[in-house]
This record gives sequence, structure tokens and C-alpha cells, in this order.
Amino acid sequence: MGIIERIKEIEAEMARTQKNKATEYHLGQLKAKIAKLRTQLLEPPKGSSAGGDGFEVTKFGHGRVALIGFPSVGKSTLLTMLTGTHSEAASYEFTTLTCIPGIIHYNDTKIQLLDLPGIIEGASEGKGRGRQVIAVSKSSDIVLMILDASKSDGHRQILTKELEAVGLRLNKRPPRIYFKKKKVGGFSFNSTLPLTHVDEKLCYQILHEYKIHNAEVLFREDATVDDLIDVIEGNRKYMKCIYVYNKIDVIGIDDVDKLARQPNSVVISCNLKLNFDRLLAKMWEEMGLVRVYTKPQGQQPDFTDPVVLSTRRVLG
Ligand SMILES: Nc1nc2c(ncn2[C@@H]2O[C@H](COP(=O)(O)OP(=O)(O)OP(=O)(O)O)[C@@H](O)[C@H]2O)c(=O)[nH]1
Ligand SMILES: [Mg+2]
Repeated sequence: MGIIERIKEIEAEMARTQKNKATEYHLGQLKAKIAKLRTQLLEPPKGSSAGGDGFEVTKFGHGRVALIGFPSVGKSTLLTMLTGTHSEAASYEFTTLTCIPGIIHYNDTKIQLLDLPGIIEGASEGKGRGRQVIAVSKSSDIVLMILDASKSDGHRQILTKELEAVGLRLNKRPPRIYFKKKKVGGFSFNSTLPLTHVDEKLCYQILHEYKIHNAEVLFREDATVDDLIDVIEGNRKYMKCIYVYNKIDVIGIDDVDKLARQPNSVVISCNLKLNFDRLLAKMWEEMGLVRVYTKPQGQQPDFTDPVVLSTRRVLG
């Protein structure tokens, strides 16, 4: 049986299992099993190069932003408008088939914007070009999730689920759990506050599932089993995501207002060139870039050529 089938089977078992105190440990174990299989799924197949068939483009500029979303939501249109680099846009789905980079000049910095093929439900399991798209998204500093304002908001949940399945955590911070594997000494479990989701036995069982018998675990918040699994897996990527609702020209003002008030969201229209300045400002803010202007001795600083630093990571 393939890995995907095994994941499906365990998911089905979880759906069949009632959620109560008695099944809590079993469900926790199943969650850990799925997480382990998903990690296996992410490992590149043996013998293949790490690159991913010419999909990856060289990093350029002071930061990288990936455009992800369902087909035909306007990703290519947005890239063309913000960067001037032409990316084919059309009314049929899957117009874009590869990764197309463009450069945004903003606040004296250069930001690399990546147009990507549309992804669909099942992308994390390799449907369409989902796996490659997700790999490129992981290599960027922030993600713009492009959504069609006239379609149901279910798309946002489906995409978030797909990205979670491959270890991306959007707009979340790492759980406050200290976890250290040891060579000897057994298992120690502590918490700085009362826990309502996880107890010592459950934690022990999860670690057992990972064949870890010596470890120190300290909960610094009332975290869940999923949080604990994330910490044990250790390969999760915590990223900022801006939800960009495009095509607001085709919906009513009340709906626009509702969407615009959601957290981390910006509403735009490529057709009417609406609200791009707000989008760029938000993007800039989330990237946490800082400009430093150097001043040569005895001269005025050059206010067009800053040194750009990131408050979130070391620039490569
Ligand atoms: N009404 C309206 N239509 C738009 C807007 N932006 C883009 N479109 C249209 O939406 C269609 C799809 O645009 P694309 O830019 O090709 O979409 P995409 O997300 O790159 O699609 P794929 O490459 O297939 O994933 C085109 O017909 C665009 O003209 C907008 O703001 N309003
Ligand atoms: Mg496209």
C-alpha cells in the first residue's frame, strides 16, 4: 500500500472513532502516525535531484514573495501589474505552468515576486503541480494567498489545509513547548500551567510512537496534541500569509467591506487597479525589512541606496 492510501486509511479510522476521554490516547497516536507518513511523503524520491524539474528560480533582491491560489484567481494578472514582467493571463484554468519571477521596486528595495501555477485540492499529495508549488512557497519569506472575492471562502480553508499537510503554518507562532531528546535518563514531563489537552500519558504515547524513550518535555502553554507533534517533527515552517481577495469589481460593496475587515486580509481589483498601494504597504510591513542609509564621512547620506536588513531572518 502506498503512503497516500495509508494516510487515507488512518484518516478514515479517525473519522469513525468517537471523540471522548477513552479514545483520546488512541486518536493522539493516529495523529502522530499521519504526521510521520506526511513527513515521509515530503522526502524527495530516491535518485531524483533536489531541484524539482527547473521549477526553482534563483533568489534575487531583498526578499521573496510567493503568489499561491486556485487557478484563474488572477495571480498572473497581478504579477504583470506589480512588476511589469509579463506573465500570460487568460480566462481558462491552468494558464501558468511554471514559476515566473518578477521584481517589485518598493521603498528603495527590490522584492522578488513569484507567479506560480494554480493549485487545487489534493496538491499536498502531488495533484497537479502542487508539490513543486508548495516547495517554492516554503522558500519564500511570505505568502500571498490570492482568492477570488466572488467565490466561496471555502477556498481559503482548502488551501490552508493543503499547506498545513506539508508542514506550513500560516500566521502562527511556534508552540511554546520545550522538547529535548536525550540519550539516557528516561522521560520527564512538566508544565508551567494546568493543561487541558495533553497529559503525561498522552505525551508519553506520542513519543513512544516516534520511538523516543529518553526526552525532556516542558509545556509553557496549554498546547494541543497537534502542537506537540509539530514540535517533535521539528520541520514545520511558520510563515506570514496575507489573504488577498481579488476581483472586488464584481461583488457588492457590503461584501467587499466584510472581506476587508478580516484579519491579515487585503481586497484588490486588478481590473480597476484598486488598492495596490495598501497591498504593497501590508506586504512590506509583514516582511519586516529595515533600511539603513550609510553616511560617508563628510558627505550627505545617499538616500536612494540603503543597506537592507531583515528583522525576521539573516539576508542571504
Ligand atoms: N473581473 C475581474 N477579472 C479579473 C481580475 N483580475 C484578473 N481577472 C481575470 O481572471 C482571469 C484569470 O486571470 P489569470 O491572471 O490568468 O489567473 P491565474 O491565477 O494566473 O490563473 P492560472 O495561471 O490558471 O492559475 C483572466 O481572464 C483575467 O482577466 C479582476 O480584478 N477582476
Ligand atoms: Mg497564471
